[in-house]
Amino acid sequence: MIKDELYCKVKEAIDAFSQIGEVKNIKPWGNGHINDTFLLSTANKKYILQRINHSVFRQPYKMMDNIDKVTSHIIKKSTNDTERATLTVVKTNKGELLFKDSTQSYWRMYKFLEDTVSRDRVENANDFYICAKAFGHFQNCLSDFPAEELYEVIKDFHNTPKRFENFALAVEKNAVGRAALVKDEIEFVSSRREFCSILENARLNGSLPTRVTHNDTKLNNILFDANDGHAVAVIDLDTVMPGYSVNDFGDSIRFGANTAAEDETDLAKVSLDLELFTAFAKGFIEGCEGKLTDTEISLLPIGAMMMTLECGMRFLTDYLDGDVYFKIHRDGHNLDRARNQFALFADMEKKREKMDAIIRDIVAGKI
Ligand code: ADP
Ligand code: GN1
Ligand code: MG
Repeated sequence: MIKDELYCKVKEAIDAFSQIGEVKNIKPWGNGHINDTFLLSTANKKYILQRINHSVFRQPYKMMDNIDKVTSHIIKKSTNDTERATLTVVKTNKGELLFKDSTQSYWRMYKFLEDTVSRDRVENANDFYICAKAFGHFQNCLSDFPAEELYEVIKDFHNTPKRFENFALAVEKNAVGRAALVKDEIEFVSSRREFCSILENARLNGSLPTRVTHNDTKLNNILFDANDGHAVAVIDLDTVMPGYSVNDFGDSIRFGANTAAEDETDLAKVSLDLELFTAFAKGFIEGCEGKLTDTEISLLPIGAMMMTLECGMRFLTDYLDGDVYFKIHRDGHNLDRARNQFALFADMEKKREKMDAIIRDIVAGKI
């Protein structure tokens, strides 16, 4: 059900794209935490309409410019299934990449990638391997794209020490009086402050390169072919900008190799599935086709841990700030998500040596 007020805005946006023909059906779509997504159907085609979260993406035109550049690069390099190889922006009637409505919200449209499915949970190790190859291929495909041409859409997005500082400020500010309720969680993060700087230090000492990265490599940001399950396209390109390959790897592990959903409240169900970790690591390394340095490969487990701790810290920060960033669907949702990520991180701490050994075995061709 779309609320009346929002429905009015959706209609206003659709009018700005009237060249697509009469829209017969409108449905809320997907499970993203940031934008509002709708599926539109005309007599013979489908489209994705999205209201951009303007408080997260402060420069939507620059973001769309990044997407335009990256998708053009991917198309140039694609040899088959070019219609579905990446997102295709549908311009407004005025030929623009975005429509600004009467409340100053920005809307964009993409062609719907037909005969595809997205998944919120990993069903088996092979699907996860396929997903990893797709994210690795994405990395590989953009390895010759000049990173300096991309705008930094969200400043310090995966700068974990900076995320720690923001978390510490949120604790101090205690905007909605919740700090006393989460003493254990605050302590969990605070005692891991040094860990937060491992990747930034590696960049500073020259051992970790900055690359063009996706920065939001959740499983549901891959579309799979509905018939044979192969990976069709990497979507949700809003955060493509300079970053670290190991964080792209890590965010997928955080989301997909958790034995429970990201917001599962029964923490006994939360753990790192090493079989899934192995499948993803193998697929990612293969998909990158030799583009990763030895240091990057050895830091993959750290990337997984970093993204898990950082994401938990972001959820906890948002809980302390009064739930102003991530969409929540119940009271305490951000806290549930934060606890879940901390449980996963704690399990990763126990499994760190096993993760390192798996990576070594993949590199040695034993897996
Ligand atoms: P968010 O940033 O909120 O996560 P996404 O861009 O990932 O938004 O879109 C949300 C969901 O909508 C995706 O997980 C996917 O299921 C679906 N989706 C987005 N774009 C397309 C597209 N072009 N074709 C088909 N499905 C899409
Ligand atoms: C958000 O937009 P979505 O749902 O794919 C967030 C990611 C978090 C993720 C946690 C722009 O991703 O950084 O890891 O939620 N995206 C942004 O589920 O902040
Ligand atoms: Mg998404």
